[in-house]
Amino acid sequence: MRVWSSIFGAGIGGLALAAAGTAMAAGTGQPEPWQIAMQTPVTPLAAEAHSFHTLLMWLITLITVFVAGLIGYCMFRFNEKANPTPSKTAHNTAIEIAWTVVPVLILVLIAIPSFRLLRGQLIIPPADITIKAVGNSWFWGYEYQGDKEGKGGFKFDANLVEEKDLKPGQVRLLSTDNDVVVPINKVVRLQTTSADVLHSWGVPSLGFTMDAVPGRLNEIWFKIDREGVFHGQCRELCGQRHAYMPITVRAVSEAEYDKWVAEARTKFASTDPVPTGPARKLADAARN
Ligand SMILES: [Cu+2]
Repeated sequence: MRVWSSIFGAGIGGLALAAAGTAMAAGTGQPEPWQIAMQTPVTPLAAEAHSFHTLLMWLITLITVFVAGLIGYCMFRFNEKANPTPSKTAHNTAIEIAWTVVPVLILVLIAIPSFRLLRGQLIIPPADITIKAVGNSWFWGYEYQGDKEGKGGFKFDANLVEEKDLKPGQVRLLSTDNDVVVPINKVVRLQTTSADVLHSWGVPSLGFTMDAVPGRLNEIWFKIDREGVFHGQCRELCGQRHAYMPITVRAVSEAEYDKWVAEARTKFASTDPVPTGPARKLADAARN
């Protein structure tokens, strides 16, 4: 079933079947040579999106085979030679009801998992962490919002690691100098916006992309179920260096996350606004 769903996931036909023997494995967090299936989903919603995709591929395949079969049957059975005197039949109530009802049922069958998935994506559960991703031409900036436990309140930029600077384990065009670190099994609310033009934040293994629109705040959420590094890219053609603003999400254990946050709070800029005027004087007094 897994093999079949992967084959259908990538598309039908001889090419897929020929490639199937070579490599069925789909990359996790990054593409693999000869990969034909989508990258391994690492969140519950991404897994749901994948099974929805597989369902659609089965439906499309069955419908295509059925229609192609009908056309083939008509060509052989009713061509001029095989059927010199055509029937004058114009209506058949039973068939007309069937070809109305069956497509409706198919659409209902598609609508149920589709709306369930959409609902899952749109209704954001209470978040453990809120991260704002800001699209810039051409890099992503991230703000970890301060939470009650004081685990956030810093921001940093994530730039592409140039090919000549790649360290072992880093991926060409997909690795960033600063990763988006998140703990596993925690609800992360991701907000996206842009400082200039349209960008889009997307990581295949997380199963979504979210547009980053100047002047607007979009929201989505994810909960990663395993440790690992998951790469993505800007998904909106945003200009000259669109292909060079990758996304690297690193999912770690909670203890490791706490360690990283402690370091990040000293290493990165604070999200607290710099006070001015009398408030500045008060803040300075409080510090000294
Ligand atoms: Cu972009």
